[in-house]
This record gives sequence, structure tokens and C-alpha cells, in this order.
Amino acid sequence: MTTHTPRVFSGIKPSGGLTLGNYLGAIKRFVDMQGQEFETIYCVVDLHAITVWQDPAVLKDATREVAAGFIASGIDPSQSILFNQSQVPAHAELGWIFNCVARVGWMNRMTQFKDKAGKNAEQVSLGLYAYPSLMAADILLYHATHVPVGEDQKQHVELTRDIASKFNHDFKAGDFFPLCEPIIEGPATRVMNLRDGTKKMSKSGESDMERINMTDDADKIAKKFKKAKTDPEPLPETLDGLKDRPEARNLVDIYASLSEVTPEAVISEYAGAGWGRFKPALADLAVEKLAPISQEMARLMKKPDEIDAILAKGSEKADAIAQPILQKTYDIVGLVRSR
Ligand code: AQP
Repeated sequence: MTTHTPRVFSGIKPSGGLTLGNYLGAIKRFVDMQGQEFETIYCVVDLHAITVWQDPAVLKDATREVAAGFIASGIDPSQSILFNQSQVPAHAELGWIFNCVARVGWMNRMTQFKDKAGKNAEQVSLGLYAYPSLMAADILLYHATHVPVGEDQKQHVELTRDIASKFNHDFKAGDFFPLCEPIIEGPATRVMNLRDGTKKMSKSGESDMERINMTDDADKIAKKFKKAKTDPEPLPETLDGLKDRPEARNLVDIYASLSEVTPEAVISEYAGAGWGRFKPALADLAVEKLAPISQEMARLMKKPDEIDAILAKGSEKADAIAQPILQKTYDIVGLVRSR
């Protein structure tokens, strides 16, 4: 029985600018896990971004912007490994092996693919369909044991466990690939769209008004929260009163996550308050928390060479962990390493 080193891996795809959902559901929690008992590896997953068409120049900018977002939020490249996926080719190599382990039936159950492909499933890229097996490779290439993600990625982490199990079983490889744990915690594991509380806030959502971008200024943030869809009722006395009020619940959860208290505590502070009081308070809080991050992001974005140098160094460190695991995988699978 192998004991795997406690190791965290997670990533964000540069398919647009970072949103408050990415921040609260992922990056803020990545920062919390840094410097604890884990080795932490964070990745800008550019190969995932291109599963949907990306303008090449925009992709480069978005890759650096996501890296800047990590650093400005508190990911310290001397404490965590920070890199972009395409620079460690072992991700794609292990991804191919996992394409041969994962079953088509498993992929057909992935709800994110169904949501993204919609009625257009015949026309989307093969890469979008195979995305979860590349994600499994991202995680298992480092023998990661813990994967902090938002709620929407839970199914993909579960698939990663299925791929690890099937590989270990089919190749009689013991517990070579660990069964990683998804870590989905806090009040903002699924930040919802500001115009429709039944949909997730996404980078690539149609309207800019439905999301808070990490680069939005104070005026924009205030305007977006002011226009956020709600209902006519004031905030209730207890959290139960937010049942069937998805937009209201979302704003309370965002407030709780930004101020690092429970949703119950928010409700007890604002019980009976109308939106005219709550929304400006939420906007002020968001500006207070996000402004220092967006200012630092803007400063970093003026120095793309510095960002690239950080990513290059991180890629080397990541590669040093990944290569022995990939080579051992080749041996297990029976691929002759002739050079
Ligand atoms: N709305 C959200 N609430 C909480 N967590 C979220 N995450 C994304 N949206 C929310 C988490 O952020 C991490 C990175 O996600 P990703 O960028 O790799 O992919 P995604 O989940 O597909 O993000 P988007 O913003 O919806 O991108 P597009 O629109 O391009 O598909 C993950 O941990 C995710 O859970």
C-alpha cells in the first residue's frame, strides 16, 4: 500500500476573464490551502480553454490574466507551483492514455458537456467531449490527493477517481494513481448568474451584466449588483426563508463568502432589510475585497514578461514531478521507452 504525499492540484481555464465565481469558488480557497500540510500545484489550463474556439491573441492575454489573478489573490510562486498546462506536455500524453481507459458511456453522463454542447452536440469539438479525461490527467499526473473545486466540477473529479480505479485495476497497478478527494467547501461553491439565479455565473456567459469580473471597477460592481435580479420581498428572519428564492440566496451567499461568515450570520444582521439597503452594502463589501486584487492584477498585466518568467519556472518544477510519474505510467502500460 503506497502512502501518497498530501498534494493539492487545481486549475482555471483562460476562456475569458476571471469572475467572482472563479474567485470565491476556487482561487480564494486555493490561497487558504497554501502553506498548510499540502504541497500546492495550481495551473492555468490553457489546453482546456481551446476545447472551445479562442482567438489566439485573446487567449495569450487571458492566460496571463488568470496567472495575474492567482498571484494578486495571494498565490505565492515560491510556496506553490504556478504554471500553464501547455508547457508541461506530459498532461496531453497522460490525457491520451486516459482516453484509452475512460469509457464512452462515462463521458456521455457528464452534465457539463451536455450543458455546453446543448443541441449542438454534433458540431462541438472532440476535445470538449474528452475534456474530463484530460482533467483526470492534470490531477493524476501529480498524484494529487486533494482537488479544491466549485460544485460544477464535482462530477469531473468523481470521474477522475473512476479513471484512477480502472487504470489501477486493469494494469494491476495497486494504488499507483490515488483516489483524489474533491474539496468543495464554504458558502460560495456555486455562485449564480446575477440575472438568473438558476444558472451558474460563468466567464463566457452571454451578458457582462450577469457576472462580476475580477477586473470590474467600483462603479461597474455597484451597477451590476444594483441591477441584479431579486424579488420584492425583504430579507427573511431565517435562512429557511430563502428557500425558493435563488437570486436572494445567491446574494446572501456571496456576502457571506466575501466577509468570511456564515449565511446565517448575514441573515441575522440583515433580517427584514430591503434590497435598497442590502445591495449597496454588498457592493461596498465586494469593492473593498476585490479592488486591491484588481489593482495588483492591472500592475502585473503591464509586465507580461514577469508573468511568463513565473510560469516558466513553475512549469519546470511541475515537469520535475510529472516526468517520473509519466515514465512509470508508460512502464505499467507496456510502452517501450527506447530512448
Ligand atoms: N460560478 C461559480 N461558482 C463557484 N465556483 C466556480 N467555478 C467556476 N465558476 C464558478 C470554479 O472555478 C474553477 C475554474 O473553473 P474553470 O474556469 O476551469 O471552468 P468552469 O467551471 O467552466 O468556469 P466558467 O467560468 O463557467 O468558464 P466557461 O464559461 O468558459 O465555461 C473550478 O474549480 C470551478 O468549479
